[in-house]
Amino acid sequence: MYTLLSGLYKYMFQRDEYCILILGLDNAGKTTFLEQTKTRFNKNYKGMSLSKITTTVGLNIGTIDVGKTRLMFWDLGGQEELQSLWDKYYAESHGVIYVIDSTDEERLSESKRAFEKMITSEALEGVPILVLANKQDVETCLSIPDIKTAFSDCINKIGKRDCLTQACSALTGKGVNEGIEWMVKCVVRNIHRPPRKKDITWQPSTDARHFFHPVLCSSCDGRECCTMEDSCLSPCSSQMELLSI
Ligand SMILES: Nc1nc2c(ncn2[C@@H]2O[C@H](COP(=O)(O)OP(=O)(O)OP(=O)(O)O)[C@@H](O)[C@H]2O)c(=O)[nH]1
Ligand SMILES: [Mg+2]
Repeated sequence: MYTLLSGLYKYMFQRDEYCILILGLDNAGKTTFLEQTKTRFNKNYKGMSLSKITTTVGLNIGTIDVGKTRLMFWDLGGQEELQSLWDKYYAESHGVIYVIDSTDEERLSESKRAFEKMITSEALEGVPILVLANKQDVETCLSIPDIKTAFSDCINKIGKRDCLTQACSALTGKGVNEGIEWMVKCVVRNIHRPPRKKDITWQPSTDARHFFHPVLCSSCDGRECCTMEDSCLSPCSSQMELLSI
């Protein structure tokens, strides 16, 4: 009887939760993408005006449910001095969304270097990567073939993992649903990184912003602190010295 009831409870109130990192250079459109995603996938979510988004110092957190699957996004700041913090999150993540600004040809090689460094990290081995060629609403932007050519010497470093390049506009929402649905499929089938079991009777905030949270907080495992700001201020602020900006 206990087994039956606990099975029923799990079926009704538990989700498989996957952590997805959103990475890319500053100004690529990561936070805009996160807001657009939350608006599309969370009923009743009143997102902030996309034009009011400013550069991220630390990280933003967002959660969406796609069927029985929950994705928790960690949107990290992309400025050069913040990129050294990205790898603190690799071991905990199930997927990466790498955002490229398709209108910024000048910084494409800088973006490629950051991408290359990220994909060659052992802590991310086998993790699916969705590359978003963002800002495709701008007429003069680089096309997908242009971007693939610029990133071509990364191909043999990608290794055995799912990888997709998707045209996207975080501003208009083009390509957002397709990208998210692809990511859900990939993380679910990746048996090497099983999900966390998450009780959905506890509903995380969908729009938390954390400005000084450079590493996962050891006392709350980087989860509660990212969604319940008050309970986390002291553990997280103890990590502040690591963020040298
Ligand atoms: N035209 C256009 N502009 C976009 C798009 N996505 C983002 N932007 C703009 O690009 C700028 C930077 O967007 P953010 O979302 O703050 O970029 P970010 O990658 O989070 O930057 P950091 O937080 O500094 O790492 C903002 O002015 C956005 O409005 C897009 O799809 N199309
Ligand atoms: Mg941002």
